Amino acid sequence: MAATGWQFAGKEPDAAKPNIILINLDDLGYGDVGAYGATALNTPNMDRLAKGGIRFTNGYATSSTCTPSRFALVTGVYPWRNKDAKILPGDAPLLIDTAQATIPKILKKAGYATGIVGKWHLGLGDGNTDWNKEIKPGPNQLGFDYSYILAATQDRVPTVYIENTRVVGLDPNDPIQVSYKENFPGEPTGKDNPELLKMKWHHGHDQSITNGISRIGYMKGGAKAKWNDEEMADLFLTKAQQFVVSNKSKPFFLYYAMQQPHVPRTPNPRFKGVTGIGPRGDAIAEADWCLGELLKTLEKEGILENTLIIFTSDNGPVVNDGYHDDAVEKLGSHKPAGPLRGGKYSLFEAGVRVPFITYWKGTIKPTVSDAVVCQLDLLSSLAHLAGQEAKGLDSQNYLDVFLGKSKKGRNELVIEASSRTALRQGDFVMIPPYNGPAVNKNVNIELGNAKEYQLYNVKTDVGQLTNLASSQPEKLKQMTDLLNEIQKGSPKRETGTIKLE
Ligand code: NG6
Ligand code: CA
Repeated sequence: MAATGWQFAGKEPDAAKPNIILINLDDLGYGDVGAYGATALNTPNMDRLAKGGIRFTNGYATSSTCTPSRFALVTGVYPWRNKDAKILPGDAPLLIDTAQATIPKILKKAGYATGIVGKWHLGLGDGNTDWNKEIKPGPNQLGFDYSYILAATQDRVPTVYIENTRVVGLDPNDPIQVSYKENFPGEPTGKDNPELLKMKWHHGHDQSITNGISRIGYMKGGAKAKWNDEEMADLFLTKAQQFVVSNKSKPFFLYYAMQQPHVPRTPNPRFKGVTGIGPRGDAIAEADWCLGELLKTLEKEGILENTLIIFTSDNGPVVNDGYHDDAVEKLGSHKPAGPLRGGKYSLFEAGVRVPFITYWKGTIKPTVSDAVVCQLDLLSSLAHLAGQEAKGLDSQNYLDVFLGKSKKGRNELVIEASSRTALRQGDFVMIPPYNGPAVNKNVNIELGNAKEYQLYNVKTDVGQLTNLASSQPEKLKQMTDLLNEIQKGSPKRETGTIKLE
């Protein structure tokens, strides 16, 4: 098992440590934010962070899908080292070994109060979860003092909230059952009961129905506990605000994992139509508002200047991800990926290069940074900020880059998409040959698969249009060798961070 051999060096907790809020959106694209070039929708609060902080132009998730991306973010280990780090069903067991290093675990040792609010999607339980009992292990066993989460995604059952291992509002006389294999007799599905749907499915998403929206997976019972999709954003915001207010006297770490703009897009009616580019844009506007409200809370409590805020997204954008929700029809000129090629699920840049902003009023000087930074490195960097050190992981300490004291980011980064890997090194990206379709036709996204090697200079050719593989064979060979070496965990490597047990 990867990375249980991490070492931890602790110092005494220090009261002067800043609060840390990590905001991770779900499927927000590089081009979805005003500060990153969006003009068809307004994101004033995201822009406020970008303009008052560091806007990274080369900020990366490690993966172009959620579970592997979040696995790396929380553990500081590359997702391709764990064969189970793939998009998980809602009844999957906890993906992270409870002995593994995690951001909350390290910060807790440094004296932080730790909480997560929002989307989890890293599995729960030991493989035989009874949703009517304590659901563990989960975030509370990985270092979070407090958790208020949805188990997987908004489009997967169980469609209920879980607070500190318990389903919220569960009526014991209406127990919850979940299956990803077969339906429960007599329960309606999106496939068989289209008359019950207010949002039609396009591909997948034809199973159990909650609030007129059919999901992935089957669920029975728990009627009173089911969430209201349109109220989800307000509820998560309230829980995030409550966590901040009740922990303002100690340093706290809040992982605020907003569910927008993942499908099903269900912005509160207050946001319906505000952007004119359909529900995907409206969901982003809603997320932006939530961010603004959270900033107001920090200001009101007088702690904005003592709080480091990191704003990012788990993977790139997708417009049609399985529902007929008008997102394609109303998109107009908006480009969720900005100038990048591909999107969610892709090995091309739009899969993994995401909005990435660090903001710390009064401490971080506003700037734009072209340094390559990755969510993988937040674990070591935040550990460092809190006076701790975690060794033996892929995660490296780039605190100076995240705080704007240096613009020397990562030289090399392995990116992943559905178990395929590619390498960014310096200005270049090398994608090895992969079988499989060039385009996922359901979602209309180029996946990066090709029979030949691909090599792009993403500084001069950010849209990855000119394949340099045949004109730069030496560079190609050097990068192919390097990718192999990193993936094998070669002991020759100087960094000492690619160490496995
Ligand atoms: C896919 C789903 C997609 C989305 C994705 C996970 C189908 C056809 N598609 O399998 O809708 O749920 O998984 O998204 O079921 S992620 O952001 O959590 O990675
Ligand atoms: Ca996602």
